[in-house]
Amino acid sequence: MHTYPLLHKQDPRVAEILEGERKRQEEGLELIPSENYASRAVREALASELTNKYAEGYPGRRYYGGQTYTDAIEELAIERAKALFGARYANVQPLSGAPANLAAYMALLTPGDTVLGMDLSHGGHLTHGHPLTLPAKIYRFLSYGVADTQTAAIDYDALRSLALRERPKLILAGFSAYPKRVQWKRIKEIADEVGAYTMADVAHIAGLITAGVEENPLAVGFDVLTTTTHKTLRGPRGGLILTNREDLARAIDKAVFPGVQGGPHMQVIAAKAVAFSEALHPSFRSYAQQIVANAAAMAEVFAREGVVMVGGGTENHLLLIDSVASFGLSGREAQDLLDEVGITLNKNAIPFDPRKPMDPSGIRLGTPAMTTRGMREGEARRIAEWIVQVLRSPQDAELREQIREEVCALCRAFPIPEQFVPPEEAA
Ligand code: DSN
Repeated sequence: MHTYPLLHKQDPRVAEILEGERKRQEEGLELIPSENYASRAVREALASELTNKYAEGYPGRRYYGGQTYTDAIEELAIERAKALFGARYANVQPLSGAPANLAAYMALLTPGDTVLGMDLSHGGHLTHGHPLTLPAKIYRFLSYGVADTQTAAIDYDALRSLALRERPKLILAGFSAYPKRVQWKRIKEIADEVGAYTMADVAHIAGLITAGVEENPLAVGFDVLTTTTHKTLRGPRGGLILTNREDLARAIDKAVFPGVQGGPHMQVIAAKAVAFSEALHPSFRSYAQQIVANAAAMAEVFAREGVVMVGGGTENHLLLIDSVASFGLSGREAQDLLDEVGITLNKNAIPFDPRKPMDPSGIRLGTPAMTTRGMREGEARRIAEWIVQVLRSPQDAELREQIREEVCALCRAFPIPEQFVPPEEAA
């Protein structure tokens, strides 16, 4: 029986590639901290007829006819997003995180305005002012970072000095490789001192925030929150912008459409609505708590084994390991060796990294996906031990073969679930 029976008949080459990826996901351990598994209900919505429909504009204010169901689904997604994040306004149209951030900048700034964002190599994100990106060509981005790799905490005092000196229009707090809790309140206080807007890009920790495991920046007065919907939030690939301010909500709507996007992807908005309802279910809180517990269990093993972790461990869903210091292997070498045993993570720069981005000193790993499979601390410890074994013996192909089999066996014992919430309890 083929997974994609019709596709298999019509276009076997595509079906074969998709089947290969399905098998890779089923038989491998996914530790990339920004990846997760979407439920079958989310994927059904993604495959729905809404993919055929154009819907420029917003519910009740569209440019084309035939919007009965597009309006209904977008209104539902907005209501659920607002409930999930405790926000007064939500825009569910951003195609992903980068367009969400671009639209938020457009809503808050005029070209040439100064923005403070976290340095990419200190755990920020490309869209937070990397010189190769469009936002950096439009606005004046300046970077802040961590004070040192031991504590790996944001240097809040240096951020304050930078803000006092540069008087930014916006302070952006958001991270893709930051293993600590963020002191949102402290950042908000600094922004208030200089009259700057505050924006949090919480793509990585959105699910931890909605579950109450991490603090919600909107609750301490942040102006705008952006996120993707497919990381800890476990939905379809997509973006989302939230705010409590009516003036900003209007500016954000205009910036998303027609500012940076055309027709919204309505099938993705439907899938977001499904994912938001799954995340509103009480079981999502235990899921989020388990993500953090699993990451802490891995950190325990790494600490016991003398592995050098940026910040000495983790306070959230991800860990950043100095692979060169720990194993004498570059991040790329470590990633490739682990790929061979079916453990997927990614090479990553560490703060003050002397190496190049394509072969940095670090590896980044996290627990959202393995936790979705139902794995707990015991499995997390075992996986961390395999990682140490593989990276300590890079010449030992036989060991890798043996661990590859053990990884497969573990994956068979924890199949990727199709459903997170009993259908009768959803929404
Ligand atoms: N690519 C994502 C990550 O891996 O963190 C961020 O956009």
